[in-house]
Amino acid sequence: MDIGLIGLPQVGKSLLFRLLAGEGRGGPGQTTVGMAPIPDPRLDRLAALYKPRKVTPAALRVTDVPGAVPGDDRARWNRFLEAVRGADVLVHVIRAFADETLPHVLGDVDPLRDARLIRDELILTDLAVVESARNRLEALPPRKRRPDDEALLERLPLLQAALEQERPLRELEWSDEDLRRVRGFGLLTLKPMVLAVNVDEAQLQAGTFPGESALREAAAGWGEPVITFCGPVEAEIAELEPAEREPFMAEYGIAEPGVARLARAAYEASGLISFFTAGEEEVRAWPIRRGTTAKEAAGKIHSDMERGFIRAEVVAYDDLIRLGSMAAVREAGLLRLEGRDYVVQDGDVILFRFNV
Ligand SMILES: Nc1nc2c(ncn2[C@@H]2O[C@H](COP(=O)(O)OP(=O)(O)O)[C@@H](O)[C@H]2O)c(=O)[nH]1
Ligand SMILES: [Mg+2]
Repeated sequence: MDIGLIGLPQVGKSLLFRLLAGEGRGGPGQTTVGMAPIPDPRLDRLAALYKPRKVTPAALRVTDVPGAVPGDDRARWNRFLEAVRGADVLVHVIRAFADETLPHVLGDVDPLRDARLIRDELILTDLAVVESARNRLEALPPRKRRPDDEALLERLPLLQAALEQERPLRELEWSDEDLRRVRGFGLLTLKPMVLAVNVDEAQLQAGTFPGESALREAAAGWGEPVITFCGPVEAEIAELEPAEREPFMAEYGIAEPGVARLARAAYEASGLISFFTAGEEEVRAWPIRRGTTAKEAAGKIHSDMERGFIRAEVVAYDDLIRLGSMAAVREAGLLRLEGRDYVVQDGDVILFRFNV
């Protein structure tokens, strides 16, 4: 699963990338990839219970692409978008911070304008992809069309109409089959989007930034979450010893780093949920898509576990924390034995039984 960072140049994308994923692989002027751990308070509670040697959070891959300005250099902008075609969720980084020494690439700071600009760009990019796919299929002689082509020829005009009305494709109804047929197109407006607003220290202190209500109102209509973070302050938090973090954040009136909230928002927007494995050796969160079965979930850990799957011993996170131990869970009759087709729920703590 991948997060793609997008946005105008000089808004703090690369700084956010480093906050999420550390240094990553790549370099200045190159596309950089890294892994972003997804903080989860439930994992900390489980770790307190099991005191394992190792705690492993779920992680998503993040891609940071060197910036380009839409309209300014079309080819460069298209290459920029090309790099995030494979992403499962897009995070649009938007500048709210004031800094006279660093002019905004469009002259002034205007978060809603930037949000709209990128949104419109993604719609136009998809429109070009849909039109060219439609033209290609319509040019095929009917005897050369495969069944999927016929289905696409019915579907593509619908997509085109939505995009022409400036609606992202994720607003349409999608069956699994419909999604499968367009998977190769890398449609950008099909991806969930999170708006990440980079505020400055004064705005963080004030708890708001200029243009916030206009941006939030538009984003609510689009169904896109808005998360604020202050790049330089987040960088300071990351440098601190864990015990020093809370008092430092309290000075800014925040309970949790913005980057942690952002990572979780991207995770949730991408439709992922977590199940846990817990023992003395390791407590770990595993990312799965909603609807994953017990047998498939076992395969995330090891292919042998999937092949030799016998059953899953499952307890809900809330039950385990409330009762305080696996023994108490068993006594209360809340440890469930589930078969291969059980649909894993968010927060399930699972022990897989398998044959090798
Ligand atoms: N004042 C201020 N400068 C920032 C902030 N975030 C990033 N910058 C600066 O903006 C410039 C561009 O940041 P970068 O992360 O490379 O942006 P990118 O082009 O979107 O990847 C750098 O000089 C950063 O130090 C911020 O929150 N406040
Ligand atoms: Mg950059």
